[in-house]
Amino acid sequence: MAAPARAAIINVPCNVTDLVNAINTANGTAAADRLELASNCIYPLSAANNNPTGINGDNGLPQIVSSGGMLTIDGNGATIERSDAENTPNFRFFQVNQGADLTLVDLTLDNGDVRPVGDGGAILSFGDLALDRTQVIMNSASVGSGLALFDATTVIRDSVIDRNGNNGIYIDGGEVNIARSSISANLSDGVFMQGGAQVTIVNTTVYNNVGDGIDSDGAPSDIIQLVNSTVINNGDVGVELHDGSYSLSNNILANNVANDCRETSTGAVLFGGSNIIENNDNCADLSGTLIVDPQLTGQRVNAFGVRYYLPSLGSFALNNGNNNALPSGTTQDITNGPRILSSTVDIGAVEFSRALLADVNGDGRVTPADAVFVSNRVGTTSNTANLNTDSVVNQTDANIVLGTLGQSVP
Ligand SMILES: [Ca+2]
Ligand SMILES: [Ca+2]
Ligand SMILES: [Ca+2]
Ligand SMILES: [Ca+2]
Repeated sequence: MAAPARAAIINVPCNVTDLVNAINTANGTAAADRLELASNCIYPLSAANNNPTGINGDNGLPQIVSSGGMLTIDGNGATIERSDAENTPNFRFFQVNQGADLTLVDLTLDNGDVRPVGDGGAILSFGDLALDRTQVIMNSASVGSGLALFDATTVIRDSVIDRNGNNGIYIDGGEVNIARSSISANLSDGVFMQGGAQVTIVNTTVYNNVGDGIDSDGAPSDIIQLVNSTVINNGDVGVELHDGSYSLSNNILANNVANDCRETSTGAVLFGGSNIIENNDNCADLSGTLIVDPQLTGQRVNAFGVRYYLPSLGSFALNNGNNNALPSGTTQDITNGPRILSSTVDIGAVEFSRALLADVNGDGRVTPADAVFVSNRVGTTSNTANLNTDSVVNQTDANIVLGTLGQSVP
């Protein structure tokens, strides 16, 4: 068997014409290609590149085609945006055709828009798509303002789906795997699925979406596996389950405006356990549910921009998960630290350690700067500086930091 050919590397200077040409070049060969974008460049698109037939809206970049082989675009911190200049027409960035294969790395997609009739404000996929350290923010569409995925295969890791105009991720059939990501402040549901989709979400935060956090909308063959995720502060239901099969383990569901978990249909089949569901009036089939306040500290952000909520010292989330519920190969939590500490996995997206708790400024070490941060907030109710479950910042919190001075975050 011949060794697999290395992907051809195409360096893309910081302008839109070179980006379009590079994608066309990659599409033109069956071999794999890797585009290296100019570090931290902004590529502002001002016109549609192509107009697919049907009602799916225009594409700002050439469609990713199946005859082009695998394409990786490493953004090196770059942003591809739809220009905010007045009279810029509406278009998305990428359409991944059936059989095509696109991987985006370290890239931001901002302000795509295919309203009023298109699906997928940033990306419309019918093929294979992977997002790695990629931010999909403030895009708009008819459905799936961030991503619209139709019978597609999708992997999302260390990525952010934030402030899109309706559903962040719209899934109709296919298979989606999401890990170590945050899905937030989208103007409808964070994740909407139907059509017999198989969706696995692990070590992920789903928060502040205006609609549901996660909504499975009725196909009897939908399958969700939700593990070690934190679903909080969404404007409607945290996790809404219609007909389908759902496995929920080691999750925190709390402070969602309607139910934290809701079986909308008697056809839902639920299994799993070891969840904290603060308002558990509607998913009673789950075993071992802790009906308690998860006692989370304030929002934090990891090196990839992914947001998470760490439990306080004393939270029931600590060491109350089920190790056997972790999908095989799951070794990291949402911070990219170890998924299991103190022998037992914690509940929610992040694994607690005293050093991680005390590193309030997030630089990876507990230093006097962290102690100063907490000391400066003594007497307030800052939930970033309150490190235990008493809801006030006092000397006890400062002592938690002082007790771990010099330690590194695992
Ligand atoms: Ca190619
Ligand atoms: Ca633990
Ligand atoms: Ca620190
Ligand atoms: Ca306290």
